[in-house]
Amino acid sequence: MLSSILLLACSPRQHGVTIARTGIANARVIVLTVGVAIKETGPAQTVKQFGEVYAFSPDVFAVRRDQPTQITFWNLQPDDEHDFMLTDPKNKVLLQTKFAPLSKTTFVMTFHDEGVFPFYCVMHQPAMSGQIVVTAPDP
Ligand SMILES: [Cu+2]
Repeated sequence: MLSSILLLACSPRQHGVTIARTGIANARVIVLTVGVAIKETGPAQTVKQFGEVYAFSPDVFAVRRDQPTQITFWNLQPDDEHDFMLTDPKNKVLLQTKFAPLSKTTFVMTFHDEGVFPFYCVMHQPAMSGQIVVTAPDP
């Protein structure tokens, strides 16, 4: 017990985010891209008023700090690319990538700091946005 407390006190805690394409994860999230109002399926009046509207689903989800989490993005659109820009709570860009039409893209992300990490599809702003909420580790 005492030795583990000493070890905890002596090992500096990691910060930032570790992002890998593969790896062992203890949690899993699938994020879909959704065409909310698009030219192919309408409603035409909505597209006329707002332009094409897309969304991430879910757009907000929680992960545990220091828990490797597999996050897979499914781009469901047959003819639209989306991108994904993840930032830290101070808006520093951590990752920017693109999702080809009809593709699945997987990352294993480990967040080492708690907080709210915004993400965006830069092509479809402002609606296609979300947040990853990093909470305390499992007690
Ligand atoms: Cu998009």
